[in-house]
Amino acid sequence: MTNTDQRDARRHRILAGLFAACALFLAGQVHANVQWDSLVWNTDVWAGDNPDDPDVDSVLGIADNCPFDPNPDQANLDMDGLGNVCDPDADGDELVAEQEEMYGTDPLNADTDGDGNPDGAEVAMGRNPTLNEGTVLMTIINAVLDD
Ligand SMILES: [Ca+2]
Ligand SMILES: [Ca+2]
Ligand SMILES: [Ca+2]
Ligand SMILES: [Ca+2]
Repeated sequence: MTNTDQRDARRHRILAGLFAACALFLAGQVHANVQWDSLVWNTDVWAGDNPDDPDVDSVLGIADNCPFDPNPDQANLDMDGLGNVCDPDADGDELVAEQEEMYGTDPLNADTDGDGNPDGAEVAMGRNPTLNEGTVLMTIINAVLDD
């Protein structure tokens, strides 16, 4: 190996070392940024004066069934542990709010047409959750009998 070869080899080792040091430094920066972001996020979430009551509805800590939505009445129609204001399926009929809107059903009434079958079950069976088929049938029968 010539002197030039040895010098080149040493140069490569130094460059590799510098590169590794830079990579470690950058990784440290990314890590620090992530930690800073989550710190900012946490500060944001716990915006209320009392960390036990971030939504300032006077219901504290784990007792609040919607910790981030003010709901002092804690109303929970389907008794599933999630309050109505933060429960995507507040009436527990297997239809989430967007679906209730799509089918024209009442998001706070599990059986909108009152025929004894929950809205979600009617949709699953291909029936109309806003039409009480029994009542319609009776109306037709009565009309026929009246003739
Ligand atoms: Ca709440
Ligand atoms: Ca609920
Ligand atoms: Ca529902
Ligand atoms: Ca029904």
